[in-house]
Amino acid sequence: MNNAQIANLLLEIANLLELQQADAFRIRAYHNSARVVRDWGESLEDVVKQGRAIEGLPGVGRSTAEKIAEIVKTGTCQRLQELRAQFPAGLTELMQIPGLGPRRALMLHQKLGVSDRQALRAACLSHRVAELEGMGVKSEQKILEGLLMLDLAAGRMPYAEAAVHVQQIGEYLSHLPLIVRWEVAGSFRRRAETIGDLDILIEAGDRAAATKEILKYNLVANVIGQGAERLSVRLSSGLQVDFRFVEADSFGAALMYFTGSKPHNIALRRRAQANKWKLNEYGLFKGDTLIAGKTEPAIFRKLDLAWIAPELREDRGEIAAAATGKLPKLIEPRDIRGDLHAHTTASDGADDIATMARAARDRGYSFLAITDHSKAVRIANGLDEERLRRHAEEIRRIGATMRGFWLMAGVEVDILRDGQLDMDEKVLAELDWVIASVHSSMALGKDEMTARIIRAVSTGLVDALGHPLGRLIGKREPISFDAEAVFRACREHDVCLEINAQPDRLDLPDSLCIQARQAGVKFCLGTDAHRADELRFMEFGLNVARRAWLTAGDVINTLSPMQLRKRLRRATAKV
Ligand code: DGT
Ligand code: CA
Ligand code: CA
Ligand code: ZN
Repeated sequence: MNNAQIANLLLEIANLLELQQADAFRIRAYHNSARVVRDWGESLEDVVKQGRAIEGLPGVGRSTAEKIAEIVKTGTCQRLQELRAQFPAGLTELMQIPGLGPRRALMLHQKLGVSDRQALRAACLSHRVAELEGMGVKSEQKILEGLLMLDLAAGRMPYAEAAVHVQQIGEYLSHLPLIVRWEVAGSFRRRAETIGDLDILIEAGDRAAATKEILKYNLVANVIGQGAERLSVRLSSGLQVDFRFVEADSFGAALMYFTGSKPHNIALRRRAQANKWKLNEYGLFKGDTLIAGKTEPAIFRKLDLAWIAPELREDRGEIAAAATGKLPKLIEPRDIRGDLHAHTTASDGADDIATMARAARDRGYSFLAITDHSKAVRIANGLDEERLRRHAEEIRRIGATMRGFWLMAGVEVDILRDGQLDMDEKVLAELDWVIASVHSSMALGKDEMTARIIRAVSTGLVDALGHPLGRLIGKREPISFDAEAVFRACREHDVCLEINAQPDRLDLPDSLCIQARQAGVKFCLGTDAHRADELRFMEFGLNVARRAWLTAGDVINTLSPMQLRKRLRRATAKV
């Protein structure tokens, strides 16, 4: 915990006290302490760890000093937890938006029911905020700007979030009669895990008129740049969108160029140059003559290459593979026959077993693994041996009523600090599917972490290593371990590596999947769904798999229930 993080928690206490209409003197005291802590030159964590008293901080009284010590030791404090419990979740997030204090945040929540940034943004854009007492168009504008600043500070946008914007913009563009055709290129088309900005190609008869129409889109916050061939805007979400106008005869060339990636483009151009041709965003040229440009496949064909899926265009050997007919047949959505990671109300999920199972079957799946947490994850209401046994019975009872569908009784068992599994071996051996995951002691050193994970996957009781890096994109760094050694152990013990499809996890990421595949490891896709609706996250896991060159044969979700049963039985037979 650095001083800024401690200060943020103190500030949160102050804000919550204000909502509680507590004594103004106490509120101010927390505000002051927060500022002092933020600016203090020495790490307070060090002070506490060395057993020294927090003294000499101007204006920080004894009770606040005690709370700081508690925060350093536990990451939070009793008082804060009590206060948080008194107010709706999400309110804390709203209070932090510049231009919005605690009271106004509470009012927005009470009057409009908003409890997160996205809902607040929508309320501002539909002018429901301006109508409230004490608010106006100016306040709305200010809140929107505050939201923008927060998003910008966060940097790149997760793919899943960008996808929502693409959906909205796409709907808008498709309704403009002036626009003949539009296509998203850039990192979004390559299905990268985060998106810096959106690149949209547009074919239109009258570009000036089309520009005007685009600028009427109500989510455009401001114009960044404008010219005859391009228009760059920032949306109110903070996302930048680069529109480029393209002629029909060059559309394929532009799509290719702006899809990138840059290293891929450079390698392609080199190949064209080897033929004394020129390749740019307008086409493939022999001297001044355009020899291909209208479509991507036509250009690839001229270059004597098979068409390369955008997900592979990262200059990781795809051009050589396309030249020699060695591109993989990438896994596709229709190859997926089930989901191998899902939670229910038994631990921290929102839906019960039957609801999850029905949702999986409605998606056309033939199997679903129910994998609730084990007891070490206390905040997630993890299961102990006895509860897990009863839970598994319940899963099997419900599964027995579903014909042609395998409802798998599984668990997401914690890998304890020393590498032991957080569950009796006998109970694990009775289950159909065991994911082992690290959820605690994530700061362990590389050697210790490597030994810990290898010990867990070598028990003969584990089918998959869950979200192997434990990272949260933009929020939490990955844990550190020797990937080669862990992959080798996984292969040896027939343990799959999970590609966790939660939008902020995408774990294992593509580059490591490539490495793992070379080590001979198989993969499983899991949405880690905490509600039935999240089963749709499979799409994001597939993006990772495709970017990692994986085929249906690399991923066990493509097996039929019978094949899967056989594979898992063989694995357990080794014990
Ligand atoms: P992003 O936006 O950071 O997520 O990543 P991209 O790949 O969408 O990058 P962006 O938006 O800067 O540019 C879109 C594509 O345009 C990029 O993937 C390749 C192409 N491109 C941009 N600048 C250059 C360049 O200097 N040389 C070449 N060959 N291609 C470029
Ligand atoms: Ca881009
Ligand atoms: Ca761009
Ligand atoms: Zn987990």
